[in-house]
Amino acid sequence: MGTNAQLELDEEVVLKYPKKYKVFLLNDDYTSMEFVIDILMSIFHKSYEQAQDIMLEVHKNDRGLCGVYTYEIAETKVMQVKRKAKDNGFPLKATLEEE
Ligand code: TYC
Repeated sequence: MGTNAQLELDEEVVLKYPKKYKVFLLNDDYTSMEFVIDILMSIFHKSYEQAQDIMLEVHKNDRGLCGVYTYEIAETKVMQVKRKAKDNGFPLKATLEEE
């Protein structure tokens, strides 16, 4: 057996799944319910019914889970929420949390 093949057999291969991050929407008194539903449909790809349920969950319990993603995607979603909310004059915010 050649040296390279032997080395490859001796190597321990350690594969790890990437960490996942939960993205939450936060409640506030100023963002309209319609706008939150639009955010959930456009950024988090929820159906109208799912978006309505999550929006009401946030409204009642101060935060609601929108999805679980790898870090880069979760971070991008948080930034997209912030940008779209700002562009529309709403203070809506999203946060992320390691799963
Ligand atoms: N509390 C807001 C209102 O009464 C609605 C709302 C829901 C705001 C969810 C933010 O993430 C949110 N207009």
